[in-house]
Amino acid sequence: MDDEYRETGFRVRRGLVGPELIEALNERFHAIADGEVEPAPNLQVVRNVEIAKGYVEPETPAHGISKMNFIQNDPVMRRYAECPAILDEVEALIGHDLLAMNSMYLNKPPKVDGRHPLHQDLLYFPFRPADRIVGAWTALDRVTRENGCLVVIPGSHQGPLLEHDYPDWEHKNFLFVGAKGIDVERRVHLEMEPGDTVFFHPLLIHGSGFNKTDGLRRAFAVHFANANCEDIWEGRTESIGKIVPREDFRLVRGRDPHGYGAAPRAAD
Ligand SMILES: O=C(O)CCC(=O)C(=O)O
Repeated sequence: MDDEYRETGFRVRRGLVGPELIEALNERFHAIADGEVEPAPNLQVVRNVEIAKGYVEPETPAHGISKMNFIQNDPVMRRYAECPAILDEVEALIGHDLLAMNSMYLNKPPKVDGRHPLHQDLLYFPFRPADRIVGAWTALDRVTRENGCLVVIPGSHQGPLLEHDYPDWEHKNFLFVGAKGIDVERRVHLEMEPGDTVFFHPLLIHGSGFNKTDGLRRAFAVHFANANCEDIWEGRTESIGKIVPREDFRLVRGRDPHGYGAAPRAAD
């Protein structure tokens, strides 16, 4: 683990994901959004709350979607978590036996409130120690302060897991909860080009702002845990409707001594 990551809780690798994979992920997202491709088993399509409630009419189906979660059964989207360039960086940070989990295509449409409050991802993971988990977030478009790039609070991963709750905002997106009592003045904006990837610690406080442009702001994220971690939830995880977060866990490198990884499932 290098000193920069240890001190700040994140590091950015420029141009890590190539144009072919970026295009494949974006095409797949739009094909699912447009109904040309059935969502894979366990894939959850999350709509922006203002669109779901009918306050805003989306320009295209993709403009209505804020996330596609748990994508590991999708034959195209799962390529991200198998990408050697990503896995080599992850391995250097958390070791060789790697489980992918909580995979998602992240879309921030314009003209709606798509802000993601500042939060810590460890909230969603059963594995410990936290230092053996890392998130990878890749820009699929140019991401800037204007269209809602990622913001992080450097060094915040050295603190504890904070209490989280929904923010005091008019429009609250599904599971977009924020950490309580944080100093937002310390945040820094991570502007990135397509393919640039940030790796971040699960206790790093991060989030994103409004998309004030006319275009979509698209990104892809997967979290990885060392498969030798302890499962402090002992196999439990609340399912969300028909979606089972643990079905998204996949061994993507090395060995799985506890058998945490789920088997891939094809469409029925
Ligand atoms: O892509 C974004 O805007 C933020 C995503 C994020 O922080 C998350 O899903 O945990």
